[in-house]
Amino acid sequence: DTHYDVIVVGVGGMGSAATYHLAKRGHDVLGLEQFDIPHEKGSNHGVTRIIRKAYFESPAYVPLLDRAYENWETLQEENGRQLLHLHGSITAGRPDEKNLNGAVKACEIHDLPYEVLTSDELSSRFPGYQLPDEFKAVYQPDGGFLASDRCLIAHVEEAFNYGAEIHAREQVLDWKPTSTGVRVETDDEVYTADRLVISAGPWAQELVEELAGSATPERQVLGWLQPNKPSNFTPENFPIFTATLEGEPFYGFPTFEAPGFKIGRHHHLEQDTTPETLDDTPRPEDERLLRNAAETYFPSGAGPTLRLATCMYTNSPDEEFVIDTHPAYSNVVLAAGFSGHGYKFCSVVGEILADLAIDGETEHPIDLFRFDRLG
Ligand code: PYC
Repeated sequence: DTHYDVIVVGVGGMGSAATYHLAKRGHDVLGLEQFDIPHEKGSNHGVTRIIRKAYFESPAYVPLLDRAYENWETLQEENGRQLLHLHGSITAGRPDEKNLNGAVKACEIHDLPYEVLTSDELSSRFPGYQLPDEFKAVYQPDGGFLASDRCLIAHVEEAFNYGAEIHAREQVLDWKPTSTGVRVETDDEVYTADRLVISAGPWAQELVEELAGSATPERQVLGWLQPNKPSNFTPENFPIFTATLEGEPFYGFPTFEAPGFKIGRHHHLEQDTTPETLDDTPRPEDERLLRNAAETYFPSGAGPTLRLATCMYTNSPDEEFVIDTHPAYSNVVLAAGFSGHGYKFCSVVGEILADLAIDGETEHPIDLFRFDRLG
């Protein structure tokens, strides 16, 4: 049979979670992925993603984060793979810095435990950090990282266990609303469904013209450096960080699975791209930008470069997500524009997408993510 209750287009971080939640609720769901599962062109690879509650972007994200943590824990129990590694998060910068104060605000409003450390206190507790004397750091013990490669595998495996059908290496060429639902044409087959979820990452604009300008792919580069003092960069000794260094937002992770201290600059060199034209070969200027920050602020982590990897962000104009029903078709649900800070939310976004697809509404707070705010 080629008819389903729901088709999910894009089985990446968000789509695998949506497929899992729909199947878990007993719906007949087909997930369609144009590449391999997993593949290295989207937003899952590279081993780790940050998860943190001191959400300086806005305290409004914290209730969603609480649910994201719960859902990751449930998935972890069901699947048996360890997904969450919670050794704390650091948000650091000069004392008047916006993100530092935003992190304190999120903790205060939501009654989260936190400490504000001087730069000296930070270095004595976590010697990988060597920030300027005047810097302050918010330490929040619930933060950490997700083993993102495993998160996708876990969502896909558990979706199968709940009866989902998932096709890899099958590209959606076109979709159309019909009088009773949707018709989806791939390079292999034509399917119909009552409802459609489109979670296509940087390919979203190609599938949904209304998303033009609201889900812009951007080239991003990450580096892994061999620590000169490996014990400073174990997960226990090195909480993940987001920090404003030289006025720019950097982030980093302890050594985990892939060798090396992992560092990135949020919005790296601010290069918009498309999935087709992405320059996925890291260049000397990419490496220099990451090494400069590591050498200055994490000197015991700045040994030889072990690995550089490119990936894509998909940015909305205000860097808030787009999670909503399609403006013209209430049985089509869109998830896009995660703007480089969405991965940690996959587990709750999947649940919200299932709510919107089946019920047309959700109890989760998604006003920030409505399509119509984008004009
Ligand atoms: O969400 O914490 C985050 C993050 C940091 C850099 C990119 N995303």
